[in-house]
Amino acid sequence: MAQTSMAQSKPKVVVTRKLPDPVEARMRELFDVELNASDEPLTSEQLIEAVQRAQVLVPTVTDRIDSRILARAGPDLKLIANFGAGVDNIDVATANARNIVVTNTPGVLTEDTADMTMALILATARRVVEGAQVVQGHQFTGWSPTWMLGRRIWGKRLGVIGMGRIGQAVARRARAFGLTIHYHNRRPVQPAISSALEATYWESLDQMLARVDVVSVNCPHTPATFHLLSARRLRLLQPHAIVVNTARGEVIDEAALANMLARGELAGAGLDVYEHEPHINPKLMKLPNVVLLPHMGSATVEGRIDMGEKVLVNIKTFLDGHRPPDRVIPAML
Ligand code: 8YV
Repeated sequence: MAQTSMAQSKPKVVVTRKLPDPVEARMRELFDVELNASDEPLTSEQLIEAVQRAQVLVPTVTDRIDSRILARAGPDLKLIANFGAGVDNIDVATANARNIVVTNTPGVLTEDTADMTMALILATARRVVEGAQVVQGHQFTGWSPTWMLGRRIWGKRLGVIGMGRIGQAVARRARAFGLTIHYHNRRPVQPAISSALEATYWESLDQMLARVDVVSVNCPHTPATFHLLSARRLRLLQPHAIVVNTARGEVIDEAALANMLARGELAGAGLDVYEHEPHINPKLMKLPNVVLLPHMGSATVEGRIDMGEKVLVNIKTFLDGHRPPDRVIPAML
């Protein structure tokens, strides 16, 4: 009885997917929390029910919190604490207009995502997955001087699209691999950062694309970046170029990319994210010159626990009446 009344006095938090055990344990201690042990993504009907009863909703990239869902939110919903850095799954402007604060988890997945970007650059240029498949398929019959040749990355030019935290972390790694850094961003980064990276700023994305050997997409998906790599821009790339994306699929016209790769107009692509996730353009699936991963850029044990801790701090700070550290405001997007 005492326990029930204590639980009732705690804030109601609804979490849409299964989170790491230590994060869920802490949530149980702090909140009247509804967890999702099955990890089945919620249907939109279930999401509507969740926003009707929750004070705090903890969604992930697989939940689309659009204006239709927000219109059905109950009067108690005050915070959407996203488990993830990208917030393109949430209509932040509509949430704010309804007095619902939105937070995310920036910073803690930077290094892991940059590692995966580097892994995709190397795997695509050096045919790592193809090679592994040859061995596992028992087809390795011996070395040959002209077999399984990839492309050298040392000495090549990397064009980073979006020089935020993750773009900079990719650039730092790429320099150690002998790539020179070029980048396109809304504005140049601070001189101390660009000089440490010896990075060249290209105000014109078109001009940068025509000159680089490797492109890495590291910008968020917003209305301004939807299909930033359009069919027209992809055609500006040199035929030996490779494209890597660990950000959001929507930034690239996936069908145009698949067509160019199939026609040999681009050398390869390493993709961790897709325009219509989890659906992947069937043409891409058939190509030998692509490395396709299932959105696992931030998938480390440490990263997911850190993300959960960020969510906890954001909820706690907000419920204690302060501005949460990772509040997202539409002007930032
Ligand atoms: C997360 C991501 O796994 O944080 C992001 O923006 O893309 C991923 O690394 C996912 O968003 C969790 O919701």
